[in-house]
Amino acid sequence: MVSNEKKDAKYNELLKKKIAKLKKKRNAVIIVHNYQRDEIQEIADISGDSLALSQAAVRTDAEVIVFCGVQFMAESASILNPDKKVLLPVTEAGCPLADMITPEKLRAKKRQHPQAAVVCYVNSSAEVKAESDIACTSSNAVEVVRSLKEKQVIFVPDKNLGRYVQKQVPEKEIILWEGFCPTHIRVQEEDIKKAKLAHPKAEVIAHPECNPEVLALSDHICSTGGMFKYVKNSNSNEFIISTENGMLYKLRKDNPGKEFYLPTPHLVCANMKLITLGWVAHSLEEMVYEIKVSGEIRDKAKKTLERMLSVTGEKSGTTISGY
Ligand code: CIZ
Repeated sequence: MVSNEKKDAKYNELLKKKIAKLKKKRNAVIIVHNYQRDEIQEIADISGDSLALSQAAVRTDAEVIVFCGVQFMAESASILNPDKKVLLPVTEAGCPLADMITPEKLRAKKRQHPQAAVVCYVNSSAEVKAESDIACTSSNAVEVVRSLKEKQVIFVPDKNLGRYVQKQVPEKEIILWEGFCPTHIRVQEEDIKKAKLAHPKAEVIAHPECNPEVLALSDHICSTGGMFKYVKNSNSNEFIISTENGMLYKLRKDNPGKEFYLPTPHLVCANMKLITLGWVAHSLEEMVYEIKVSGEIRDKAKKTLERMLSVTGEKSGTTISGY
């Protein structure tokens, strides 16, 4: 009897071959976020965080970008690459954090604080970016806020990242939005304490979208791109990683002598995991589902993203894996 695991592995190999053929036929590039399933990360031409992926997309000659991530990421890719076809293999792959703010509610907040600058985390819709003054990622949020001349800053939509920035930039007055990432907030203080007891030599690295109690117990707080760099340069051999479990794929691959543990098995983003090899093959076969941001929203959102790039430079957190 052939086991289900063996059958799945065989099926995945067939799908990978099919994807490789279709990719050539469509002149496509497959770009993959750090939180995707392992088998999707295996077929990546480029992997990294959301912004670095959109920037890498600008540099590719491919006509079609298959974006294996969530909706706001594919939107950023379309904003920065208006002449390329951007496909998101599963349209339902959204971001609950990005959905916690609307442009109407942001406009109302701006009316309450007319002196404030608006900083939006990249985890936001194109419409919200269009209403904002400048964007930020988790790796450059502190630098972006520090660069502003305004003392008051409306920071949307992630309150944990906003609180973290406030601590680093006490001279600013940050007005927080009540948004959060439903995946990162699943890590509790108790999970970190237990993981530290189980692995006393491990360093704790947390994403700034985690709760403040978790951040207070962490040795290092950084974005996904920052985690790769930190682990590579650290003398430690063990790490407790407080972010989405997809990160473990590349951390393990790039650091074979080191051990990685999650503080809880619940660090899984259901939206990120919607994309499978089957859906990538379907996307390339049928050329679906196109994500296009155009007109005034695109122009304004592009300015918001470009202003961020003018502050931080085009620092890239990508891995190019052979295309
Ligand atoms: O910007 C990204 O890709 C996200 C969602 C997290 C990170 O820290 O890279």
